[in-house]
Amino acid sequence: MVVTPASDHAAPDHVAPDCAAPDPAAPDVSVPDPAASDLVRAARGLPVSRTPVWFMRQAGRSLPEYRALRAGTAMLEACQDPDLVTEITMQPVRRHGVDAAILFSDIVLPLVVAGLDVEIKPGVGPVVAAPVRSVADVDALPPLEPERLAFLQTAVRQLVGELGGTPLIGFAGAPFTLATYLIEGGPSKEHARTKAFMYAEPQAWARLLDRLAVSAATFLRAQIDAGAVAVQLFDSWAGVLSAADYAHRVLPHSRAVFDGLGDRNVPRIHFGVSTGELLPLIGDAGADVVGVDWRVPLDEAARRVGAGRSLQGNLDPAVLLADRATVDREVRRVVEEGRSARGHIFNLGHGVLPETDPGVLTHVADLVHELTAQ
Ligand code: 1CP
Repeated sequence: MVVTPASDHAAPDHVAPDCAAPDPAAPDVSVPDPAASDLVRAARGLPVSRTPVWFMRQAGRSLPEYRALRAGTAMLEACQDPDLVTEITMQPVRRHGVDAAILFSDIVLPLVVAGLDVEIKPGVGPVVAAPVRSVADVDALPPLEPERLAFLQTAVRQLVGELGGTPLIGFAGAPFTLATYLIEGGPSKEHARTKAFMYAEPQAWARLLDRLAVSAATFLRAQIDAGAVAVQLFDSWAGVLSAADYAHRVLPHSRAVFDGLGDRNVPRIHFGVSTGELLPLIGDAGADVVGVDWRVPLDEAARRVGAGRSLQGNLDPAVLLADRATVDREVRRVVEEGRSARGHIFNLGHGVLPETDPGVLTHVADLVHELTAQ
């Protein structure tokens, strides 16, 4: 049973009599509204018909149909082809019956569209040809012109048409996580060069993160204006920072991304890995939903983020490689712990591992629905 308050389905001002021609201005009630979906409702802390579930990196290498479609096309080329983006985004929705689609793209795409030389090397990740290492490099970064995002808006519109009542989540990389790729030149574990730049050049650091915040907000606005009904800001690597550094040198810029959405009233999900010590701050940056990895149980995470925010997470992706009894036990635990939160969106604590059996993902989506059906 879908628990829907009357305000979400306000009656139209007038109702056409039975035999009259349909009023073109009247809302089409036959198409379910993704803005009234369980995902959006859980994000806002409203009652749901069952706990919504989706998986970070649900589109991608765990799916044979993805590998077939991507064969011969470079990652960042695929991200700029609206038909490929649409099809790849739809694949996990059709296969797993998840409660949300996430746009197939990558956090480095805004940099590429702005004109930077970035490549996604298979098996490695994003590699930046000319890393940002000096104050002059920061000042030379090209801005992201919104007009260059027409391809993205075409993809989002196509998707919204295909998804019906299933919500599309738009996303962007947060300023800090994008800065790590720009400064390191590629994936890194310690992010030592990034931190060294942050400490040595505080003003250039703030300018860099300001610019990245403007570009992330531009990227998100384009997706929302084309029909995305929720957004997720990925600050995947923020957990390498102390709470004090995060609060003073990073959080204001993540908040600027959310502020840059203006009056677009879509739920905001804010996620990072290893952010146990940062959870209250991650929420303070302006999120409706805080994404949690597997290190902190959701009942404890709920205490840390406070009453006014929902949670997303937090099954360890490695659990999906274990036997079925372990998977089921861990899913049940996450569902139970999630009941402490204002609202819970079931997800993994980080992305799907490429070696995951997609059948297990479908099973998890079914099990969460079964355990939480009202
Ligand atoms: O050839 C391939 O298949 C490349 C693998 C791949 C894919 C499928 C990359 C390279 N990016 C993506 C898509 C992607 N990236 C999505 C698609 C939507 C979905 O979730 O289904 C999303 C949301 C991202 C976001 C992203 N890219 C993040 C944040 C999420 C996270 O995992 O923490 C990060 C950090 C990246 C950088 C990136 N892009 C690709 C890789 C392998 C990485 C990580 C590299 C590293 O370890 O630093």
